[in-house]
Amino acid sequence: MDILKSLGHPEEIINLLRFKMGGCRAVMPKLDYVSRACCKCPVSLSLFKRSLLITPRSTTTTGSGAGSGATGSGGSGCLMAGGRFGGGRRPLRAARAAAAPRALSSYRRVSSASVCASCCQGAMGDGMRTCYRYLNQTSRSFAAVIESLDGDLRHAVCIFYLVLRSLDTVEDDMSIPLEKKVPMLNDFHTYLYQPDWCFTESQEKDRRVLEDFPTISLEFRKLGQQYREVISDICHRMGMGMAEFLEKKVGTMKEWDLYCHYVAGLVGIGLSQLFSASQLADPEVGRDTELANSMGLFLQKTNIIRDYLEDTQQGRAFWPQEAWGQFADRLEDLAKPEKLESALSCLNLLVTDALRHVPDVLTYLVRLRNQSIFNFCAIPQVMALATLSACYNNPKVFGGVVKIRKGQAVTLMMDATSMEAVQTIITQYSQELLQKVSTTDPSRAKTLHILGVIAEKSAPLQPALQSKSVHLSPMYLSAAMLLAAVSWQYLSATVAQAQGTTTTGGGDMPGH
Ligand code: IN0
Repeated sequence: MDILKSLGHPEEIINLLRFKMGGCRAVMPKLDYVSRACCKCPVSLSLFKRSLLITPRSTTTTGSGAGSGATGSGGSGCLMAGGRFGGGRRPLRAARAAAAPRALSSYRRVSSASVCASCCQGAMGDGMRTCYRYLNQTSRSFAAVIESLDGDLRHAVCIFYLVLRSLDTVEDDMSIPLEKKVPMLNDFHTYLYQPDWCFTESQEKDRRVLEDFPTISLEFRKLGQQYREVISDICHRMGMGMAEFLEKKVGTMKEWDLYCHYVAGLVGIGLSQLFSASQLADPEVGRDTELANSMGLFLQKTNIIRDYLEDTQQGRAFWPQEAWGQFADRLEDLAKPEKLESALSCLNLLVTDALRHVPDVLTYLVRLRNQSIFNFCAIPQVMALATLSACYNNPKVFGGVVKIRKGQAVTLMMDATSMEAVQTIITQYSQELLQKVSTTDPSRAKTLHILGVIAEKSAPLQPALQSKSVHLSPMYLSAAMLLAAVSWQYLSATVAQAQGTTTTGGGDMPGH
């Protein structure tokens, strides 16, 4: 069935077959054994040699982390669970040509002590092994990306993920009365230092992490202090933010940003601080909380947009009233067939708002120098953009679940391993979005504007422009064409608006 859906996308079919035969680890980009100081086993030599861990010599903002995707071992079928915290999503066409790394001479190797998933798990204690099992049970494809992280960062991110998953499970559990849930969320960070704390009354799918929280908290306490401080601080701030929003709804666009900051922006801030603490990323990555916040906001807004139906059916409302209030009396009304036009206008307004974060995402990714961190960060972002593009102007958001093809997801996972490839993928989805912008959509001018900004930002970066051959590369041409097309459409929309010939219903949104 998945293969049928990928008909017309031959590369997806091949990638899908690799995935079906070997699981997500067979399509995960693997890292060079050279960088994996702890790894001595021959299996990992043959597996990890597929790509080089390389980074540009220059530390200017125009460089890129590079290296090509490759294959690895083991694993079973996995892609995409449900839920906002690591929910499901799937993707588009590949960017193979541009995924090729730059000339090796322009990069230096980065070495780091690291733990290899195939040989070093034997040396791992039972507690940590259990944690990786929980990680795989909640999200197998994402677990594979976490397991590929270098050095002790890998355990730190695994524990961070499980702690956040536990907090999220408490927030989501509608069977916990508010008077009990609020103090639980506020105090959650203190449970990290209470060896026996656990919660056995949850009805949620992921309740196991709460039932066996002592195993997770014990491993947390074994982490280096630099990691513990970050995880505990983020957990504290997120718990308080979640508690705040249990008692109020997401009203304004500003509140939408704030809610997403608590549940996802803080994840980006925490991860960035963990990257810097591991010394695998520059201190600046951990310090720039604005960019880190945008990484999380882009993912979370995409989840919220995609999950409209599931959330409203379960009595949850994450779409901001300031947006849907322009088009309907009640959020649920957007699902009524007679409301389709309004529903699409609201949807497109929110997609446009989410797209605002893409330029920051690009700036953030450019700063990353470590290949394993780059893959870890880039894969969810390109998946989110693919999902957003699939949702744009799509009536299915109000009648079912919008999914990207599994072959598309696999291909994106394999491709998003260099800045050039990510820029190409972003350019392709921007083109896809541009083709879908309707002349009557109230947010049209804003959508075209942000697509123009994204096109400009995802055009090849300065050093590449110095090379004559790059001027003729398909990536450069398609980015240039996209920029020209967006500029033309944007100008037409603005002129039409000035002449009063278009129907523009959407008011100005804060932050635009
Ligand atoms: C994540 C994020 C995540 C990864 C890398 C860098 C990030 C920077 C800022 C913020 C979040 C970042 O990624 C996962 C991705 C995920 O779970 N994917 C699902 C599939 C899917 O499509 O949702 C999977 O099963 O593979 C993510 O969505 N979240 C998350 C949670 C914890 C951590 Cl440590 C990292 C959840 C959320 C709410 C978006 C932050």
